[in-house]
Amino acid sequence: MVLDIHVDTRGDDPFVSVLPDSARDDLMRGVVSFQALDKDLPRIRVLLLGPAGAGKSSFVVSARSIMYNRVVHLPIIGKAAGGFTKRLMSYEIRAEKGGCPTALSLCDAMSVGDGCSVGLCLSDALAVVKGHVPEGYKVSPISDKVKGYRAAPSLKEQVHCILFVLSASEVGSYPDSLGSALRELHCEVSDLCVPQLILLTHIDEVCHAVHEDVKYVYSSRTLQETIEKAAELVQMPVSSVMPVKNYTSEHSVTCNVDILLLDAIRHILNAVDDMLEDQFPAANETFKVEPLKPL
Ligand SMILES: Nc1nc2c(ncn2[C@@H]2O[C@H](COP(=O)(O)OP(=O)(O)OP(=O)(O)O)[C@@H](O)[C@H]2O)c(=O)[nH]1
Ligand SMILES: [Mg+2]
Repeated sequence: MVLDIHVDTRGDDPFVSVLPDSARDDLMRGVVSFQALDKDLPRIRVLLLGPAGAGKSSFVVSARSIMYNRVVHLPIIGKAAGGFTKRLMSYEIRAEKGGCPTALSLCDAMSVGDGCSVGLCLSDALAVVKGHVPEGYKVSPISDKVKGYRAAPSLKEQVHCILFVLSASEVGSYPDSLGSALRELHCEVSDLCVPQLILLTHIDEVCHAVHEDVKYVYSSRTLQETIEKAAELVQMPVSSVMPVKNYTSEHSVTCNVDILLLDAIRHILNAVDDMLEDQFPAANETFKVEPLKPL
């Protein structure tokens, strides 16, 4: 469903003024060579949280697709009442098929529910963030009786960044209960000093011009309003919203879709580094890095 055609162009080619085409290779190099400030942290675990159908699993597939330079197929995308993804699963993002892992590891999760009946509730989500929950874990609620429960997770097992994944086509109609659940999560996770960003997916469904070419992303008035709604829903700054279009209908990857996705990944990695800088204020070659306290 494509709803809007308002495009307020900035110059002849808005994408050139915001994200030049040549940015793809630079962004790619930046992501592949990224190393966290804390050299003891080779992998940055990013947890995808959001309602069913928002595009969490599709983002995993999209991230892999960029790196492999072709659309990747994984049997993790689908629609189901109460959420399609049933397990907590981490996915390494390699620089190329069979190549070295990048610093990014995406942790796909069950949908966030608006209570404890379906999907992840607040306490489950916090247990995942703190690293207590074993890989492949399936059902809720999570307790210390669960097989593989990690009582004292290391820094590597904790989550280092939260991505709230929201669909641009639904952000204006999510139930109030979901908004409350996300805002509560935002407050609790902030208290744990874990950086958070919002990934706004399905942007191709709210603006005709963006549907035609995502280069119009920052010049579409409708999209700008949708970005503001997403920020308001979680009560986070507008600058924390990263619009992307997942690879869902294409048979091959394209430069502009890659640029938006890579730009989002760059923001994620930078947000984690910014957090680590605060955790290790004297970070330099001679600074002795103390492990973070378990959350
Ligand atoms: N048009 C469009 N469709 C998308 C986008 N991202 C995901 N989809 C579609 O949305 C549907 C749900 O995507 P998933 O990635 O499975 O969503 P999810 O958030 O993992 O959902 P659950 O596992 O149920 O929590 C699929 O049909 C995808 O193809 C996007 O950016 N644009
Ligand atoms: Mg899923």
